[in-house]
Amino acid sequence: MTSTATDSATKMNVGEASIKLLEAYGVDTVFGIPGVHTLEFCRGLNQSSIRHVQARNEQGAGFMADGYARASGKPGVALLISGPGLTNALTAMGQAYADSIPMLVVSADATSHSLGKGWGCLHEVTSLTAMSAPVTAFSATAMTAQEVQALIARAFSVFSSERPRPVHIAIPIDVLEMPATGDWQPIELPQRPTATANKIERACALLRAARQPMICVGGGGTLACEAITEIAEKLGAPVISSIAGKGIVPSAHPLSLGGGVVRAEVQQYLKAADVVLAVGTELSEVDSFEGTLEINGKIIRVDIDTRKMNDLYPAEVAVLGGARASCEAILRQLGDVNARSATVAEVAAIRQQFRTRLDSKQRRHCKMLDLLRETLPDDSIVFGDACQLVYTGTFAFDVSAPRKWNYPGGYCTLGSALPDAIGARLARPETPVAALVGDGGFMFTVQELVTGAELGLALPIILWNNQGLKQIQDDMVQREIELVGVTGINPDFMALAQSCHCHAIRAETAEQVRAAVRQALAADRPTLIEVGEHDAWLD
Ligand SMILES: Cc1ncc(C[n+]2csc(CCOP(=O)(O)OP(=O)(O)O)c2C)c(N)n1
Repeated sequence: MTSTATDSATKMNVGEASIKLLEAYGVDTVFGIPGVHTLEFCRGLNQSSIRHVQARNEQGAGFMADGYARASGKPGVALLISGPGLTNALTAMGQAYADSIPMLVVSADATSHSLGKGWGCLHEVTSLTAMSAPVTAFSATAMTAQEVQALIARAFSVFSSERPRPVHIAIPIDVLEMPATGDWQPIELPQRPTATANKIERACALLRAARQPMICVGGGGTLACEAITEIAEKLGAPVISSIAGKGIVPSAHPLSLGGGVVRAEVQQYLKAADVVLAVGTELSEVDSFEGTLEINGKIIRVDIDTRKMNDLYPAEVAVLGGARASCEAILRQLGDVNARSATVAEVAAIRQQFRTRLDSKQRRHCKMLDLLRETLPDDSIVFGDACQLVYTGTFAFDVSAPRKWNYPGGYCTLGSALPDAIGARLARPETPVAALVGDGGFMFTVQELVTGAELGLALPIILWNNQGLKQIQDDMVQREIELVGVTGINPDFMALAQSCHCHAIRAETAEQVRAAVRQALAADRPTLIEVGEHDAWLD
């Protein structure tokens, strides 16, 4: 008789079998830092094909999982110790939660009989899951072998059928050592809900009757690129995207207003719409920097999250379903409509204003961004930290596909770009990746340079040095507050990067930047390319 997966799993303990099960769900990489609490997971890793990437802080591990997920569309996985392992990763989980990124965080927990007692056990937190609950779709502690299987099944069901968000599963150390009883097999995964025919027809009726329809897209529309573009073309509707939706309709398309919802011209234009088709977007304030957008038209919302249908922007028609299937159904059902002809000229005029209505700092940003655009291959994935160069890039950096411009402006933490880029490089080794960082934000996760060097990843990191926490300096100046806490000194970035086994270049002319980026894309490790905001070539 041949031995079955169940037979071999029962010879394992729960820690080992959990890893086998993750492997069976298609996990090929986990990010983390081992500790005494995760040793049984490590035993399992050694028996699996899963690669363990050692981050230099769990915050980095969380961001790497986030970047892996953004680049691959698959859940990124972090494997952490309890207590500080999880608390360090919470910021990255907050980012993934805000941007609807699938992430599985598996952590150890203290011995099950001690949970919540406050006995002062190693890495103790009274309730790990209470800490992670606000940044997860769900968080739960598995108390038996069977519960581990059930919770992992539930996590992958969330990823396949719901609004993707982090999931946290905590497994106490005594549970990790239990025999792996039960059937450790992946379950049949559910799919996203399908919109009803009635909703699709009502959405089409509104769109057919519209005089000036407009489309707003967010990250939830990522898989619906073709259908959204075709709907826009059929209607002659402009496409306004959130940061996360940038590239769903390529920036160069004559109907695309890119990530321009932050611009006053676009917000003004949106007011004129009589029907707005909002696909996979929260229409959130972080994209517009306006408390609430003024939308006067009737809103059709296409979303898989029922909670989005009647928030600040109540839906006239609420299409509950996956974006791709819903938009394809709308396209099929729409029939013949006359495309609004004035839109292309209106969009061209607004796009021109993006480039002419700039302050002197934004003009410097645009010189840098244009140079990067011409130097980076078209399919490159860019990760940006919260810094002024990246704010401008949100509307001024063109991309031809979704998830090519990743600036997590929602949670808006600092320090995500470098580790995110490392995760993306590992997920898509054939695709060029670059990180854009400010001199302040870079310091939050600078130690992950060592991780990138160890992995031998080609990765240009463009450090935009404006000597301090400039955005907050500007905010203080604007409010007539004397500068406080925003002018601290920087390290010698060249020496710092080199000591982390990376290449480092201070590029002082356009030609030097171009050459450095090209070199970095082919290098045997990350390259820090420092550019000064006040360098002469940017005048
Ligand atoms: C974790 C975290 N702490 C603080 C902030 C507040 N904050 C937003 S932008 C910013 C300045 C960042 O400085 P830098 O990276 O140098 O970019 P610059 O604004 O100078 O272009 C700060 C401190 C934040 N977003 N995230």
